[in-house]
Amino acid sequence: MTEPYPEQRDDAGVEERTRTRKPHLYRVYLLNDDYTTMDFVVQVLVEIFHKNPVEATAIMLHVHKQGRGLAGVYERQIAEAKIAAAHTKARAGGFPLKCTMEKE
Ligand code: TYC
Repeated sequence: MTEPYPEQRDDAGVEERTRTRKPHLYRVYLLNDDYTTMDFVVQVLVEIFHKNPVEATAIMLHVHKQGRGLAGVYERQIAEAKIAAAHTKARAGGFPLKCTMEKE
């Protein structure tokens, strides 16, 4: 009835923290500017941040009025990839739209 010694278990050698580590999360924000069109910001929120058009419009208007707004919360690499995708799309469209990220 006793537990086997660690070296006899099939998880022998797997550190506890390898199994239990949870990733740090990052908040991704959109920043307001005077040139990016409202429709374009909504498109970015739908296509890149997977918001529905109603949520996307609410976030865009919040950013327009308050200066910044939360687009989503992601693991670091995903947050970085979404920011890069938003910046690439914005530059291709000729807009200065910017995103930032902050650790939660
Ligand atoms: N302020 C922009 C305008 O009046 C709209 C806008 C909203 C731009 C959100 C960027 O992240 C942004 N056309």
